[in-house]
Parts: sequence; C-alpha cells; structure tokens
Amino acid sequence: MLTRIDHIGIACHDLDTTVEFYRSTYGFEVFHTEVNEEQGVREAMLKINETSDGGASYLQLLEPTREDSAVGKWLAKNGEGVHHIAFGTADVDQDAASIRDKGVRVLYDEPRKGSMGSRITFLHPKDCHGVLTELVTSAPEESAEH
Ligand code: CMX
Ligand code: CO
Repeated sequence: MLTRIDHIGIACHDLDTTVEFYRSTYGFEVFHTEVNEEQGVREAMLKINETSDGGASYLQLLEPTREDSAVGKWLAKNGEGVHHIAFGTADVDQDAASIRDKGVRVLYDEPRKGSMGSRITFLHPKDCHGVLTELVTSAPEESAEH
C-alpha cells in the first residue's frame, strides 16, 4: 500500500547552487547527500515533514554524474525542473508486482538501491500519464546511513 509522498525528484545542473536556493529561499536544510553511481546522480535529500506512517517526505535534488544517465538525458532535453515523484510503501516488491499486474511497465525486475539504503523501482512515465513514478521502501532505521 502506498502511504505517503516519499519525495519529489528535481533535476538540476548544479547541486550546490540549487541546495543554496532551497536553503536561502525556504529554509530547507540538507538532511542527507550521496552519490548513486548506478543511477548516475549526485543527490541531496531535504526533509520537508514526517508522515503518519512513520516515514517522511523529502525533496530529492539531483545532479547528473554523466550525460548518458536518466537525469543527464532528461536535463539536456527539458532543462531543470521536476523529474519524478516517489510514493512510499512498506513493501515495494508487493506494490510493484500488483501494479505490474495492472499492465503498467515496472522498469526493474528487482528493486534497486536508492537514497539512504532504501529499495526503489520506477514505473514508465508513458504508462502513468506522463509522470515518471518511483516506489520506495525506506531502510529500517538502524541501517539507514546518514
Ligand atoms: N518524466 C516524464 N516523461 C519522461 C521522463 C520523465 N522523467 N523521462 C523520459 N520521459 C519521456 C520522454 O519525454 C520520451 O517521450 P517522447 O517519446 O514522447 O519524446 C520518453 O519518455 C522516452 O524518453 P527518452 O528520453 O528516450 O529516455 P529513455 O527511454 O532512455 O529513458 C526512462 C526514460 C524513464 C526509461 C529513464 O529515464 C529511466 O530509466 N528512469 C528511471 C531511473 C531514473 O530516473 N533515475 C534517476 C533518479 C534516481 C532516484 O530517484 O534515486
Ligand atoms: Co527519486
């Protein structure tokens, strides 16, 4: 069951400049940063609020580490902006399987590594009315790397 907006993914050319915009304009601070080589991104997670399912909602600012990555290609075509939305679930495997059964393309056979030790998969934007959609199961608190 999808129980929260886990994050909104925002593509940017320069992570440090964009982080500074969100800090100085809104007061949002960086909760976590990491490089995800598999996804080809350097990212910053800005926590916006806790959620009633025990999770949280973030902005995920994304700078590509290579031009041929998903975010690199998208930036070249569209410029900066909202790249994807992510729903949080306690069981990404189960939700991905049931959504696949409805005929929506799930991009990965098995969930992959996401921010802070989470497990993620994506739904094809062409099957989701133009919205690249991610499903996320957070790491258990004790194994989350901050
Ligand atoms: N939102 C909406 N539509 C998108 C999109 C996006 N983010 N990215 C691509 N599309 C559309 C394109 O506009 C294009 O549409 P048209 O054919 O009408 O022009 C179509 O999808 C195909 O796009 P493409 O540029 O040819 O790109 P690819 O097919 O090579 O890749 C996708 C698209 C979704 C398969 C790829 O971006 C992907 O695998 N994404 C999942 C991984 C990812 O995004 N990782 C970065 C974030 C990591 C994280 O969140 O942790
Ligand atoms: Co994401």
